[in-house]
This record gives sequence, C-alpha cells and structure tokens, in this order.
Amino acid sequence: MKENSFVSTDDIRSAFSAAMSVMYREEVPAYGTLMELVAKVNEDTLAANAGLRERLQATDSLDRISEERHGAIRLGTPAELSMMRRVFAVMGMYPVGYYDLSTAGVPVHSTAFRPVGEASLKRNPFRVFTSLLRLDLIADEILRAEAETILGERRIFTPGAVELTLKAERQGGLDRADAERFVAEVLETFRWHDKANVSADMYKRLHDAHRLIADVVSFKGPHINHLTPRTLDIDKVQALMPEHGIAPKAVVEGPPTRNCPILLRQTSFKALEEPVSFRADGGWKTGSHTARFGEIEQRGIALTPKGRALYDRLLDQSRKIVRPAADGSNAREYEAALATAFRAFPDSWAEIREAGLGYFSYSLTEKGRQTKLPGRRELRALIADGLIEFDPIVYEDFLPVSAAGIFQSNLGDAAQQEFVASPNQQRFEADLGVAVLNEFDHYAGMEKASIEACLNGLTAAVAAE
Ligand code: OOG
Ligand code: NI
Repeated sequence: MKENSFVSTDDIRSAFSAAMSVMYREEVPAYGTLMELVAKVNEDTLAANAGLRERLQATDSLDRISEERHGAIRLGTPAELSMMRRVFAVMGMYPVGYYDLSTAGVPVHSTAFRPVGEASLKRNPFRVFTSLLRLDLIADEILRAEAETILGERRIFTPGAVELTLKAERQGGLDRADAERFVAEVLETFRWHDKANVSADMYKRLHDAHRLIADVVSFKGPHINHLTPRTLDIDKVQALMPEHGIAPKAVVEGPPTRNCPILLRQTSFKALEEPVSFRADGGWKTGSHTARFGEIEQRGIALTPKGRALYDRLLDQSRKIVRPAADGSNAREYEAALATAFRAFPDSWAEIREAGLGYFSYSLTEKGRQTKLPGRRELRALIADGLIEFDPIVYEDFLPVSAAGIFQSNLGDAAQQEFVASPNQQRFEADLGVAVLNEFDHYAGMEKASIEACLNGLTAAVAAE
C-alpha cells in the first residue's frame, strides 16, 4: 500500500475524540449540560474581549475552543498499559511526563498520552491522563492476589482493535476504512459497563481497601471517567454550575486567578452515583458505583524548571496555611491564602520572560520583517527595539497536586488514605515499554526553534538583498 493513502494520525485522533465526546454525553447527561455552559461562557468572554478573540484566532483555532482537551482512564495491569501505548500511537499520542499520585493517597502512577509538536497540538490537542493501578501499595496480600487474578482474566481491547493496531504498526498507518473501524473498535475499551465483573462481596472488599481499586478491578474495562473541555473563564463556570443543577468540587485546583494565567487551572463536578449490577449466583444483584464526572480546564503559560519550582513552593506555602476541605467550608480562606502566596509570582509577560520563569514563542514584528541586520544581535536588544515580539507557549501537561485533588473529590473525600510516597518511574516505564518524554524538553525545543527562526529571518534579509 502506498504511504500517501494513509489517514494522518491527527485525523484519527480528532475522529476518536469526537466519537468519545458523543458517547460520553449520552452516558453522562450532566456532562452535556456542562459542555453547554462552557460554550456559553466562552462565547460571552470572547464577546467582551476583542483582543482575546483576535489572539485566539491567530494562535489557536477559535471554532474548536469549547471542544474537549482531555479525558482520563485507569488501567489495571502492565500488559494493558503497554497495549494502550501502542493503540494511542496509532492516533499520534505519546506518553509525556510521569506523575506519582501515591504521595496524595491515591494508589496509582500515571502519564499523559498526548500529541507532541506544534502542528499536531493545533490540529487537535486531545490527550488522555492514563493511570496504572499500583497493587504493590495494597497491604492485604490475599486481596492483592485476588485482584491480580481478576484483572489477568479480563480483555479490555476488542480483537478488532488489536488487529488494527498491529496492522497500523506493520504498514506505518491505516487507510480511511481501517481508520474508521479502528476508532469504533477502540471506543469499546472506553465504554461504561454497568454489569460488574465481580460479586457484591468482592466489590466491597476491594472498595474497603481503596475506592479506586474497586473502580479499576470490578469492571470489564477502563471506562472513560471524565472528559474536559477548555474554558476561557474557569471562575465563572465554577460559579454558574449550581444554577445549572451541577455540584462543583469545593475549590479550583492549581494557581489562583491572575492577569497572566500560568500552567493549568481545573475544576470538576462531583462523580455521580450510578446503578450497577454485581455477579450473584445464577444472576445479578443491583448496587451502585461512583466514578464518572465532568471537568473543565483553563490553560496558561508553560513554566521553565525555575518557574515550576517557584510554583511548587508557593502552592506548598499556601497549603501549609490552609488545606482545602472537601466540603467547601474553608474555600474562601484557601483562595485568599493562595492569592497571597502567589503575589511572589510576577504577573506580566515581560517580567515572567525576564525572570526566566516561562517559555515563549518568538516572532518578528512588522518592523522586524522590514529590517535587515548585518549580523546577529542579542534577543533582548531586538525585543527592546521592537523587532521581535513574544507570546506565551501554552502548558499542555498536568499537575500532580491538582490531579490528586480531582481524584479525591471523585473518590469520596471522607476516605482519604495515607500511603508511603514511593515514586517508581523506572517500574512504570518498564511496564509501559518505553521511557516517557520529558515535558520541559518539549517546550524548550519549541522556544528555541522560534528564536532561531527570528534570528535567521533578520539576517536572511541581508542575504536576500
Ligand atoms: C485522573 C485525574 C487527573 C486531571 O485533569 O488532573 C486528571 C483520574 O481521576 O483518573 O484527569
Ligand atoms: Ni482531568
């Protein structure tokens, strides 16, 4: 088969995220309500801010603004994780970053499968936060062995999904008909199953060990547990949720409200209690399970290691003063402590750039495009002379403390549990089958390429003369 008859991986990812969105809206109607609210708030925000609209038009695709940016799943075994990596690769999604959630009382470690590179991100930035259950953190050895047996018996991928993934690997891509089938087959892995794999008694034992263990082990597959559209005003959506009959989590995770958004802010609505049936002698026994929710995110600038260290320090500082309570009783105090701590983080793009805290994409101004320079000059001077301008590079990854907050608000907050912190990236990568990509390298590379292009542009003008 000729290579040019393959559908691009970006197109497969777009088709997949669209199919997933339709499926999830049918499965979780409250999510559809949230999507409508987000679209409305985005529309109002854009109407009130012509400058923002113009910049989004120039740097992003305005028409896709309210579409999903990410979802999340939780896997049970190393074999599931490594196969999932191969499936995502067919859609141009690669593992970036390692997140240890054990520190926050959640027995998983995770990565984000996402497109890499500016063009792919622009085409469709959909990513999936993917966690692997860590049975090694469960003290009860008997239960651990039983959970392993149950997980070892399930098959989360359809034969068609496996066959088409192998075919894509063999051929280097899929043609249109195969790509369509691939999307439909892979969607099955993410579907909700209300018939559990286990008895009510086993569910209870798993649940008593940790709610998350019950969520992973008791079901046929890793149902998508949330999808997340992007909002331009997260505070507004958070405030409006109750009016639309949706119960938001207590506080927005991440940095406080700022003029110059940094990293990622997230909030969600609480997971729904859904009817399920458990295996019983010769039939089924009804019960319920709480797992699926909806989330929104607002993204800001990607921070350098120096900026990230400052972020982590300030977040830690504010959490030492107030830890957000699950019931929202100290939400105001938490927000105030956060805002106070973050006064130490510069809040203009120029200051953030000068302090080396964030990554920027550089481009020639109109004047820069008209200018010819005999040799290279320092970036700083070229900016001061109005030849080069800069835009923040958007953060495309996740934050472990925020992720823990999202997990916890959806696992029932009363049941917080302590584990000994035990990051194990090596083990995760061995299970995954490859090393995860480093998020900082990715942003640094984009920034460097943009600077090079500007400097070449300024001197190339001389050569062209
Ligand atoms: C994943 C929670 C993490 C985020 O946005 O930080 C996450 C999960 O609940 O499985 O999705
Ligand atoms: Ni999420």
